[in-house]
Amino acid sequence: NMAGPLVPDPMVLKGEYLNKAKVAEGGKKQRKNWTSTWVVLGSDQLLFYKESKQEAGKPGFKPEKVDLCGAVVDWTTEKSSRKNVFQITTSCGDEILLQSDNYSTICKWHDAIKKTANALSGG
Ligand code: I3P
Repeated sequence: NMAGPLVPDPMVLKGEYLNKAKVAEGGKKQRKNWTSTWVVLGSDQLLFYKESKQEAGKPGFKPEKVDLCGAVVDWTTEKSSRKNVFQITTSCGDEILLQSDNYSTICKWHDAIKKTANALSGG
């Protein structure tokens, strides 16, 4: 397979704006601050961009990357007063909440991220 090693990570879910709050970093609790972020799901990581146009790869714009190997993904009703919130807990102890007012939107992201994390984690 000539192209094999050169093919970039396939994009699993195309970009969409979701609300995001990081509530812990490396196991240490953080002050909650909800922001809108452009989210892209790759085959083994989640990318957060401030704006959709940054995804095109303009130099100088680096997305925040979340390694999904070993991550745990679950709905939560306890970490926020908002509806439609799920939490990603990474293997390094980061805790990220993602939310959308649109239920079908957040379900799509929850299901895809959870499936990816579980596949990477050997489950
Ligand atoms: C927080 C802010 C968040 C809220 C959080 C508050 O206050 O109102 O929106 O989270 O609740 O502490 P501040 O801006 O003063 O930090 P939700 O919107 O998710 O409920 P919390 O402390 O119960 O997490």
